[in-house]
Amino acid sequence: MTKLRSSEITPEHIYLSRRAFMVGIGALAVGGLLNACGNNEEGVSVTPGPVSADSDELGDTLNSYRDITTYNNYYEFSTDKEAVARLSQGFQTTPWSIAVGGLVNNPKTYGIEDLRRFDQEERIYRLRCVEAWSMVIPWLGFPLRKLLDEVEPLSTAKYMRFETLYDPNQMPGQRDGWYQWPYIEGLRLDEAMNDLAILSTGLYGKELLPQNGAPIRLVVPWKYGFKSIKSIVKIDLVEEEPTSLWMAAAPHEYGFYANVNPDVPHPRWSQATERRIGELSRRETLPFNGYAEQVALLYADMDLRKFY
Ligand SMILES: Nc1nc2c(c(=O)[nH]1)N[C@H]1C(S)=C(S)[C@@H](COP(=O)(O)O)O[C@H]1N2
Ligand SMILES: [Mo]
Repeated sequence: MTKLRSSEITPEHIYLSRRAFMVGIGALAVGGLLNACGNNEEGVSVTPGPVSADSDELGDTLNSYRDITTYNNYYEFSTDKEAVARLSQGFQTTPWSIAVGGLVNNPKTYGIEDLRRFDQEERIYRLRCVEAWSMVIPWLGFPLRKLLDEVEPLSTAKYMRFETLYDPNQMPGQRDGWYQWPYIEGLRLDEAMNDLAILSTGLYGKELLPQNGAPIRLVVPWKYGFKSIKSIVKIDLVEEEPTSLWMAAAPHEYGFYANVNPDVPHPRWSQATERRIGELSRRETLPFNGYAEQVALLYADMDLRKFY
């Protein structure tokens, strides 16, 4: 596997990703078969598929497939990160559809196979959880804006609202009355149109496993991980700022924007540093999780200390 240096983030990198993805597509068909019978008892797929590089654009090494598929936040299954893989193992991801509607010209219900028909790209992103741990993950997916282009938001649409499946029979955590299920998240429309925001259907060259949000989840790398909502069944374009599950649960702790910001502590802990899974010492947290160049302009007229 060739190692890309940060100085090589050029068209070659994109070319390499695409070529590797072609390899990935071939492997996905096989991976799909393996998923049916190749998982061990913990719900971990034994082998990752191919990736285009072993580090991100900053030179940070990818986390292992094992780390990414065994250390998960997914409260619908458990609040125990190491139990999620096992508890989500039988989760039914086919058939699956996503209804996209609200303030749009062309409301449409997509089958998951329709969404896999969008060109899938590899995106190596850092994921920074609000709990101050992080990973580097090679996602497969497509820019959210491609979906927006199809449904055509009306001029009155200002936000996107995302909803996770509600099925307490399959998701034991949803029987816990502490939270207001289903999980809800939202983005402002201009955030949703930023090229970094993707809908992901895979990682490490394979289809997503249930613990990572199969069959489709949002990935917004400059925001705390809780914004990256899993197993989406409904997307609406709306006029008012959506109230997320976390805003409803603890409004003084979790805001709508939730951009990664080392200068604004969580009320109960500092956000200045983070624990990269697999590393011994802590590292400094970067503003916007290292994506300031691509996204800081979206917030030029906002007080970033206020919009936690
Ligand atoms: N539906 C749903 N989406 C969710 C969560 C959840 O509990 N339920 N947890 C969030 C949090 S806090 C994080 S850090 C990421 C973790 O994603 P991963 O397990 O794929 O690393 O998923 C986010 N998406
Ligand atoms: Mo998180």
